[in-house]
Amino acid sequence: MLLERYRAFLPMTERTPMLTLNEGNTPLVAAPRLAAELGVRELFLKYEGLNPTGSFKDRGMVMAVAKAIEAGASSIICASTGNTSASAAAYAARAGIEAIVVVPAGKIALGKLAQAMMYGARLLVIEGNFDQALTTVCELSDRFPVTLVNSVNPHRLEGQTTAAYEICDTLGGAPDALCLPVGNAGNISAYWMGFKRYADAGKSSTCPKMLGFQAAGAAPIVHGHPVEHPETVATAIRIGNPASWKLAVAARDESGGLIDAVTDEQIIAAWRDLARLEGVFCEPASAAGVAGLRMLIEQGRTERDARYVAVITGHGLKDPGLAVEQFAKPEPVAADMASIVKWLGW
Ligand code: AN7
Repeated sequence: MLLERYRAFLPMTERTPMLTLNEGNTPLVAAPRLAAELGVRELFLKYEGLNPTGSFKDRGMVMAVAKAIEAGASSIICASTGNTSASAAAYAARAGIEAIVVVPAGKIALGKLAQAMMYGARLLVIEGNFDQALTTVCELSDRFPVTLVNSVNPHRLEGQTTAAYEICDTLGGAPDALCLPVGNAGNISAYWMGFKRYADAGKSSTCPKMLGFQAAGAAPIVHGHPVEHPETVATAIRIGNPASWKLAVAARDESGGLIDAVTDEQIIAAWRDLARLEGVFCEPASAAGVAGLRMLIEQGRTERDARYVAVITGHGLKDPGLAVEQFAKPEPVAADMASIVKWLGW
């Protein structure tokens, strides 16, 4: 139970309900084959796809919904590229309150849509992108009695700091660098808050470099200006005007890290390598950190002799359609031994 385990580092009071779906405590998977392929000494995968709704969003959502209930809320709202809506819907169901989720039409992975509907959220599909959805929910939460649970709600980032604590607790200290995708830029900001806080508390002696990666068609932080029509195959990070932009830039600069862009081709290659070399199936956006690390190594911009952690933000089954599209459709084979042996080439 995340809220209990890291109580001392979270904005908990006596009145904060102990909401949980057993989020957090995700595995830090050693990835020696992928490390060898990339050419780095050590690589671990923080497998956030194993959270209850299949993404890292559960860490922030459990905190935000617990605080909303503490404050007497009976309704929450968020904009989402999919995972935030799945998580908000699940925790609202768990807490017995209403969730309203606003998502861009046609641009959210099927698994995420299924989750929001099954958990009983009110699903508002808008003819617009994530950035427009976020503007809409900000205005709605100003005008109506509904609590906003996007990462502009500070409790979201607080909850997400717990992933940094877990990494330090497992490794006995911080890694040299953390690689992760950047969309709305909340997660990179939360990790940096968490690593700094753990170091200040004497729980770790160093802080990692933060290496964040946006999709090339949705890279406002890299370009230094909002992107009006963001496009990428990694729909989770199809965001043109991130809410935590300033915090992410501060995390980058204070840590001595960087935020760069990776192409859809680089993302897809890393996505397949994660599955084929390590047995870790994530959604496309989640592979951006590994894609970025590969690019930095190839360009000689980061140390080979270092310990890296890549955050694998969401589960592969969120977006199975895109996975299957990567391959030729298997032709059925007659169910007799001769045909099967022939197919095997034996
Ligand atoms: C799998 O669900 O923004 O930089 O609305 O789902 O903290 O936004 C999702 C983002 C990375 C980017 N990986 O994290 C949403 C949403 C996955 C994601 C990100 C998201 P942030």
